[in-house]
Amino acid sequence: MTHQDASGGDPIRLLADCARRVEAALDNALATSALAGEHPRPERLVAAMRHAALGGGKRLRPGLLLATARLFGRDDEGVVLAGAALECIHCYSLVHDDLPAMDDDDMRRGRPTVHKAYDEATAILAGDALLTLAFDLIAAPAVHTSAAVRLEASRELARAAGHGGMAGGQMLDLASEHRDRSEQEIRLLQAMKTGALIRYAARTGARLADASGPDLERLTRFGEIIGLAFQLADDLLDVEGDAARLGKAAGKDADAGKATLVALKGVAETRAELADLVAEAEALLAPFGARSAELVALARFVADRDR
Ligand code: GRG
Repeated sequence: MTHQDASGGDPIRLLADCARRVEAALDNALATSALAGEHPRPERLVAAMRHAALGGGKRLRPGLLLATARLFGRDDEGVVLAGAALECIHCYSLVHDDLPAMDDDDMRRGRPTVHKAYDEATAILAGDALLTLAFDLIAAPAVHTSAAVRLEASRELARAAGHGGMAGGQMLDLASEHRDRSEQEIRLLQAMKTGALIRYAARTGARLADASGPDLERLTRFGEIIGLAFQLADDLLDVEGDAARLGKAAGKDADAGKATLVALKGVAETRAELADLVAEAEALLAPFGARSAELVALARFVADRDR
C-alpha cells in the first residue's frame, strides 16, 4: 500500500504524520499477546516498553528515514517498519541514558522516566528488549523485497548503535566528564553518540528506496550534516531551552561538567555554524530540485527547533 504524503513539505506536519504511522507500527509490535512461537510476554515488561516507546517524542529519526525514502519514490509500510526499528534503538538509548548510573534523569518527554515509573531493573530490561525488537522489525520481509538489502540494513543498524557508534560515543562521553575536551574529541563523540543513528536514518531511507550509489553517498553526507546540526541545536537548547517545553531538564551539560561545542565556541559562533550546515544541506540536495523540499524543511527544523 502506498501512503499519500499529508505533510505538503511542512516539517511539523511531516513529523506528525510520521509519528502517527510509526506509533501504529510500534503499538502493534508491543502488543501484550505473544506471537506464534513466542512464550507469553510479561505484562510489566511490555508496559515499561510501551511507556518508553509510545506517546511521545518528535520521531525525528524515522521522519528522516521516511522522507529520504520518499525522495526516491518509496513510501509504504515496509519503510515505516524500518523507521520503527530505528526509533526502538533511540528509545532504548533514552531509557538507559536516564538511569541513575548514567544521566540520572526523572523526566523524559514530559513524563516520568521508565525507572521512575517502574523500577531500575525493569527499565534495564525494557531497554534491552527494545534494542532486540529493533532487529526483529528491520528483518521483516516488508522492509525490502531483497534479503540482501535487509541484511545490509540490519548490519548497518547494529554498527550505528554499537560500540563503534552510539554506545561507543556514550562511553567516550562518560569517560571525559569533568575534564577538558578538545573540539576534535567532542566532534568525534557526538558523531558517534547522536550522529550515527541520524546518519543511518538518511542512508537507510535511500538504500531501501534503491537509490543509486552516488545518491546513497550524497544522502549519507546529508545525514551527517543533520546529525551535527541536531547536536549543536541540542547543546544550544541545553543552555537556552525551557525545561517545560523540552519535557526534560535543561542545563544538564554544565551541571555535569560537560564541555560542549557551545561551551567551547560560544552561542554566536554555534549559530553561525548551524546556518552553514543548513546551507550545505540545501546545496547537497539541490540536484533533486523541488522533490527535496521536505528534506530541506526537515534540515531547517532540526537547526531551528525549540524542543
Ligand atoms: C545508553 C547506549 C546508550 C546510549 C545513550 C543518545 C544517547 C546515548 C543518550 C541520550 C542523551 C541525550 C539526551 C543526548 C542528547 C541528544 C538526544 C539524543 C536527545 C534526545 O533526542 P530527541 O530530541 O528526543 O530526538 P525525542 O524525545 O524527540 O525522541
